[in-house]
Amino acid sequence: MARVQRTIWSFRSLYRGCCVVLLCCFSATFAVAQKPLKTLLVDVDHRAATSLDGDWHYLVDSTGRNLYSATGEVRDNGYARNERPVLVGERNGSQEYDFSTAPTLKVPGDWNTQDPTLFRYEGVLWYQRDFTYQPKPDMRTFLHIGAANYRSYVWINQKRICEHEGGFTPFDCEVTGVLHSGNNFVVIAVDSTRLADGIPGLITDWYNYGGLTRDVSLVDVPMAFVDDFDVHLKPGTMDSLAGYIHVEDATEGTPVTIRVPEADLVATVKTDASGRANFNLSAKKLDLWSPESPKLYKVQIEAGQDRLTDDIGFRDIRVDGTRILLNGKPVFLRGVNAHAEAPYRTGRVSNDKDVEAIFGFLKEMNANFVRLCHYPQDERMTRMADRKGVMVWSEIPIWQHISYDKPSVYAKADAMLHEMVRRDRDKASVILWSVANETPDNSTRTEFLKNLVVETHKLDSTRLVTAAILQPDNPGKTKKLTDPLAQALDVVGVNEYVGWYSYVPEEVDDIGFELPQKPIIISEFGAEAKAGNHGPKVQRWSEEFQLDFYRHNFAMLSKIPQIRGYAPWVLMDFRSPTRNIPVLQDGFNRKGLISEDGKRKQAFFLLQQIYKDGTYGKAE
Ligand code: GCB
Repeated sequence: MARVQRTIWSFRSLYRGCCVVLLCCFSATFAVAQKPLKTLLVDVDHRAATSLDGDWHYLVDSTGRNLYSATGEVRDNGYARNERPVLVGERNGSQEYDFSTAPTLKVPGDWNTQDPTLFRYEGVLWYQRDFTYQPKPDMRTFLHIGAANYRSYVWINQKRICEHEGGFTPFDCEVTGVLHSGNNFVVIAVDSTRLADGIPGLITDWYNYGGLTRDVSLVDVPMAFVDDFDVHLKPGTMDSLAGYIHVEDATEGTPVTIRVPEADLVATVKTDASGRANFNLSAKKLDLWSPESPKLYKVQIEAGQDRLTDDIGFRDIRVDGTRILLNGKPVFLRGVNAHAEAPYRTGRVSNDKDVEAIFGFLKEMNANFVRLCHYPQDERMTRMADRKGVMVWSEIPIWQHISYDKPSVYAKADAMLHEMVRRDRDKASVILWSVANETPDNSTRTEFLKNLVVETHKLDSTRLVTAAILQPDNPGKTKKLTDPLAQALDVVGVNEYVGWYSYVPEEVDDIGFELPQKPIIISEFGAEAKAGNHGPKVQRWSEEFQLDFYRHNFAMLSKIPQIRGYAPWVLMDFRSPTRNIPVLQDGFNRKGLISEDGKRKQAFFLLQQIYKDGTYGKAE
């Protein structure tokens, strides 16, 4: 994709002058971009919930005319009534849809890999399912959707409930008072159409899987409930905890208790007028979370009628000069990139089996780190990372070009950032929040992303902020990174494809880099190989070429003193709409170390050995 990007960049540079003028008008607006106001539940996988996963009826709306009026307003065109067509005696026509006799799709799951006729479908699809429910007195109920790609519109029992934009983060729609005792139904229109003003934008190097791709459930909570909390090691200490609990709709002075029974910790504090209660806890000794010892403690929270438990690790992550310190000790990140492509079956990762297979590969490779590219992935992934001791880079889907000049797009990025951080701030494994991947170096983009970096630090001061920057391939043997975005980051991700998109592997050993004096993660480097395709090492797409690429790249990169981590591109072959060489690619980006059906390529074993021996990785 680096090639596509270069074309976009040179095109954009023509407009740089105009952008400066535009920036003057927009930079002030970024700062006041609207915050998402929706309540977002956290720790949902530890709450009692009624799962709505399973079979949902679906109807394809290929022109989208049942969802959007001619002027673009959202309506349901009768679909939300979930009626049946009248076959006899109807004089004025009747509804021309019928969910009850329609086929079904599994939720969670993308639609593309469930029905061959939907494989290339991008557009509106209507989902419907019936369910029984018993509303509980003095409780509030939310419909929780783990993720739906890309825009969703929700009706329950004919009432329009909510809508959401963004394909990779959760959202919650309040349905208190809308559910009946007994039979109910939900209708959700999901539109996977890519948008010029969407995030990501129109082009990606991954497949645009549509649908209700993650779990759907109904969650009952008391009238006042914990909607956000954070428990972390108090900065500068290894034996004290600090944080806050936010109780939605709490009256001021509501007592909130937090306990960590195994560490003998308990504190009761009171909410302020905004519903927030800050706390501090002093422990004698805590077993800190690390890849070698991924210790998780049971944490219990009581706030009014609400009870919540979680499994949380405590660890400190910080930067010291060009070093990354985990619990005060320099650490080297032996990692790899992983898309949310399901091993063996392909499609979007959506269940425990997919996640176990991916973590099986990571462990086999001796990785202690994974970059979950290029969007927030299923919460099962970060939970598993917590349990398995794998450090995580988590990213919002700002990939290459989006409409950086539009305040409305900034508001979308900001919402996705909030949703990502709120969902995963309880995961010790997540050490890096990434605001973007390979974005064009111009002032409009820089202003946009710097604002997001500031916002990320405000949201979470306990983690490091990064972004993947494409290493410019300037002429000559020294490649200099000049992108000003790097100055705003704690850790700089550098993507480079020297030896694949430029040069041949044996030319790269003496190439040098001028990189910022900050911890650097080589966040992408890789070459394509079709599993089982063998030939001399100069033959592109052979396993031998890919292996040779990595040998020479390590020789080249190991001269950079401030490298603190490697993330080869990529763990597994993944579907991409832009990879069109028959036989070699067949619609897959083949830079995987493992094929989509689980075949380890030669380069996989090289990485496995390098990570085992600690060759090349210096923590300081
Ligand atoms: C990149 C992108 C990644 C692509 C990769 C490639 O620079 O960040 O999303 O898939 O290159 O294979 O070209």
